[in-house]
Amino acid sequence: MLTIYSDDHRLQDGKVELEGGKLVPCYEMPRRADLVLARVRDLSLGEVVEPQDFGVDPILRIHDADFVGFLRDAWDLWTATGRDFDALPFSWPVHGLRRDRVPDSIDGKLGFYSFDAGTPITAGTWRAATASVNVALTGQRRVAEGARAAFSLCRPPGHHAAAGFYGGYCFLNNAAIAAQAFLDQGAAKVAILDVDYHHGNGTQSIFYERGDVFFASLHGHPLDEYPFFLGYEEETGAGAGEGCNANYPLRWGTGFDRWSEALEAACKRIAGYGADALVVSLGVDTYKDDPISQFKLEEADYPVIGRRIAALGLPTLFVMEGGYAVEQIGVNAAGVLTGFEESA
Ligand code: SP5
Ligand code: ZN
Repeated sequence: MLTIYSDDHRLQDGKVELEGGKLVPCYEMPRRADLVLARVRDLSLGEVVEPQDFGVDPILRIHDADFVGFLRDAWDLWTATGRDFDALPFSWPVHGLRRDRVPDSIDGKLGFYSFDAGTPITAGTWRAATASVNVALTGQRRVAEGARAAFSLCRPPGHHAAAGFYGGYCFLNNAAIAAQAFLDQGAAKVAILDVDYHHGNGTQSIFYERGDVFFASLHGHPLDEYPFFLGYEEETGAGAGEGCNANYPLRWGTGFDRWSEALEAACKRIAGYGADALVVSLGVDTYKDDPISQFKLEEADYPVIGRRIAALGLPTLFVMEGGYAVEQIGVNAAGVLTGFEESA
């Protein structure tokens, strides 16, 4: 399988995030992508190529122009106030507060365009996030041109980013942008399967009222787990998208027996949808030793996941999302890909 990778991921190297009432070192770190790439190379999974530059247009097919402009300018606005450490938000326009006025203040903008305090904006965030989009789009292009599959080794991840806000270590929604690119190049319907431990709230919200993208997500139950405020089973889509959203929330402690039943159900729904292409939001934070997660998957489970996805028989783009048991991330992510290749 072809892997797409850019060294520009290193430009996102946040120092701290707010967790457990403390500022702790960022879980989402450059070493994650380095170790996935090392494993891909060790296994000789296939060629590794650099991304092409697709510019901002495919990003604007998914994200609001004012939000994209904010991400591009945020670091300059932040440093113009005399600060040079990571930019973190601390105040949000939740229910009862106004969302119809965008503050001039960078601190106000940070809250306006985000939903958590775990996602630092740094000097290199814009370049890293746009490189990650290009990694996704380069893989998408290869699949659209006939490759059975490709692996976009995206970093930073994307599935928590919505049309108009960032968070969850995500700035631009790589998987959603790639799915839209398939449609723009002639696909009639695309499915997205999100196996990251966390609900793909951004991806869900982007496509919630659309019938041309089916979104299925297996994740920690919102009663237990971040991002808390989306991801229930009763969210089935709306308007033209009614019936095109499928959530499989699972309680803390879920192991592969129960998780793989949900995967089977999600795959059956995807098979019934009749997509022309599949995008997999590939997070491996479901692993038993993940430091921020509460599922119990083991190393041997990841190739099984890949085999089940391959059985869908669809042109498939894998897009890297989460996974914070850093020393194990390469083994588990590549495990999915080798399982896929064995039965593709
Ligand atoms: C892409 C992705 O996987 N994003 C995940 C973002 C999660 N951020 C919130 C982390 C909260 C961790 N709290 C866990 C407590 C155990 N120490
Ligand atoms: Zn995750």
